[in-house]
Amino acid sequence: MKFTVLTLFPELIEGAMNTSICGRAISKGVLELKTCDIRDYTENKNRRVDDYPYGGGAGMLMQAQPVYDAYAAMAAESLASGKKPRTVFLTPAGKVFDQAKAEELAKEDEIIFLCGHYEGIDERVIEEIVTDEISIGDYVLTGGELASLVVMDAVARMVPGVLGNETSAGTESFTDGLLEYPQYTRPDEWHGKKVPEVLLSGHHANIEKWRKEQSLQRTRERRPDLLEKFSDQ
Ligand code: 6GU
Repeated sequence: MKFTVLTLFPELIEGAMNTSICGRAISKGVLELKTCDIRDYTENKNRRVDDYPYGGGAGMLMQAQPVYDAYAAMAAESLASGKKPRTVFLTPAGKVFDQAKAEELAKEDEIIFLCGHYEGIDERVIEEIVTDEISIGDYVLTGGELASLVVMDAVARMVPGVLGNETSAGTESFTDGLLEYPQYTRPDEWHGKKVPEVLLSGHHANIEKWRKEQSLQRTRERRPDLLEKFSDQ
């Protein structure tokens, strides 16, 4: 899987992605990361990439030209071979990201991420290059970078070879539509709190039953909306 990120803050993307599990996957060659500083493509003599919105209003917009030229440079190979690469624009106006979207995107060979700043990006370049507009939730960030990192992390862990043996993509929250059950490690008593007896019993069927009940109870209490979604299936 190749991720290409168009951004004004490439060092933020590189720093986060070259850490932990994604960093190891990049070192192994299972993931490839390329960042592109949109500012390198501006034709403005003062290296500006933003301007005032037509019709007035607060804030500045990123202009179409530097964004398009950065995209054209990064997508050149794909476009030459007749393919338009999957291009994700991170925006609070996008469709809300979920596990199903992560799994869908993980099937691609290459994804380009476009991170906006200021009040947004000229709509004409979005129309021309973007295939998917994604939000990571109902709150506003200062830019698309952190959102792109969230999406890349969730997609990366679904790519075969990214997770080592110590973790599996199968058993965490959302893979079966329920929240994860509580977990415990040594010691078996800490601050006067004991690990639930069933987990020490070695009785695998009882353990599985307990975990399923805990998952259901947590989901009922914390995310009843998920239970409705789950029962529709
Ligand atoms: Cl994708 N971008 C920004 N700027 N804010 C957000 C977001 C994205 N998703 C939620 N809030």
